[in-house]
Amino acid sequence: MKKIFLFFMLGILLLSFFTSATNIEKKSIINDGDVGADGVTEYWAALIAAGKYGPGLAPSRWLVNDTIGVKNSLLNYGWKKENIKHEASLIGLGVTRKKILNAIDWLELREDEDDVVLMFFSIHGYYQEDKYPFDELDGKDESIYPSYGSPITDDELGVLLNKFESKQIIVIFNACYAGGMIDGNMDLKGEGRVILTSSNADETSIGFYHGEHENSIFSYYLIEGLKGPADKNNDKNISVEEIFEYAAARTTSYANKQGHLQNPQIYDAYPTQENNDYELNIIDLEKKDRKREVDNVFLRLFDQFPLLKLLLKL
Ligand SMILES: [Ca+2]
Ligand SMILES: [Ca+2]
Ligand SMILES: [Ca+2]
Ligand SMILES: [Ca+2]
Repeated sequence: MKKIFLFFMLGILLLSFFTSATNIEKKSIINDGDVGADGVTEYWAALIAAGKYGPGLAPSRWLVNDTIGVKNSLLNYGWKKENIKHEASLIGLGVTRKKILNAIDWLELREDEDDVVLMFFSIHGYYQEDKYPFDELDGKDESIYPSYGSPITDDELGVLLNKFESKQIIVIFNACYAGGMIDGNMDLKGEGRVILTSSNADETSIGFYHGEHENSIFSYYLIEGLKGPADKNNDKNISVEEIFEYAAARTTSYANKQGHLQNPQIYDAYPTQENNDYELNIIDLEKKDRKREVDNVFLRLFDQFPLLKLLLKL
């Protein structure tokens, strides 16, 4: 009986050893907590497109096209696939509140002080009466609307963002009334952050067709600019400030031609200093992934000529 008990105890000990070894391994993948700067600048992104809303409502395909476009731009210039969380769906419950919060958590668990973090939301936006903490001059908390679940307010996003260690945070909202994300005292403003919004707090953000595709206007110019033309100072880097300058002017101009008012906004605290003359780079044009470029040419060809794929037996 004693022997059985000893074996049992030994088993428990071995089990707890292996379990803790697994935990150590997991912790080495995820920073999990505040570890400070590790001397390596890694790039992390969460791209969120809530393309599907309630039954009976047509899916908003252009929102999903927006995140796919941004994702491709990042991958084309050396961002790692495994460092990008992409939540986009046109079916089922779509991109739920839980999925959005999980994606933000996913980023927060991995990033550290010297990393670059990008969040891009292409999503429906609206506002509601300013709830505690009362921080809004216009009396409204702006919110993003998941496909399913309650809206996520600017105050709530502000609290989540304050958990991040990184001082190089980019948040881009392609959403109606998005300027409201940066107009309250408890919203998303903070040191080391650059926040872009597709319209101001009183404006809707529209989409359009171009050729066979559909995108939100602001995202369309964002994606176009990220391919190179936004590099105004020709330093082979596209900064968030440059991409804003590129996309904002074109968005406003296109919207005006449609009789629509849409004025994208920027909050720029990178880094926090009086003259704010540093820029936060998002794309290094010299890191272009040539292999991916060739793959993309084939993908486009197969898209147009599906028979070609069959002939090549791919
Ligand atoms: Ca790091
Ligand atoms: Ca607020
Ligand atoms: Ca606000
Ligand atoms: Ca540049």
